[in-house]
Amino acid sequence: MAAFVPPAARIADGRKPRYTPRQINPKTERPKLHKVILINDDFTPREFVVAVLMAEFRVSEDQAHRIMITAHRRGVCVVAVFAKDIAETKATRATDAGKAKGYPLMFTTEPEE
Ligand code: TYC
Repeated sequence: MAAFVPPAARIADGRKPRYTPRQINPKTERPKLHKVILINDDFTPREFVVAVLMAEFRVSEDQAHRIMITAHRRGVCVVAVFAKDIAETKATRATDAGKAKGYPLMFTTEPEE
């Protein structure tokens, strides 16, 4: 494919045209979002899981309770998706909040398809 040559021309009001990486090279991939996943365990109190979800993921008490109950019943629940570094930071902070109280509460991350 021929190389992309940015036009020297300026548009009417004198601004330089701007292009996104995807316009210049349509093969440029969007960085994948990463899921934060809550894992069930038999020891962490339900109310503590709800409190951690509210504090770290800024969800309402209702939403936190739904996420906790889904993980409790099914083994895992996707909490939310973020850019990779944010997902990893939140998963680590939330897991550490449990560790600080002696609970095995665990959050992991995985890339979206
Ligand atoms: N299963 C725990 C209990 O019955 C509660 C719990 C729910 C713990 C979800 C972790 O990800 C979790 N106390």
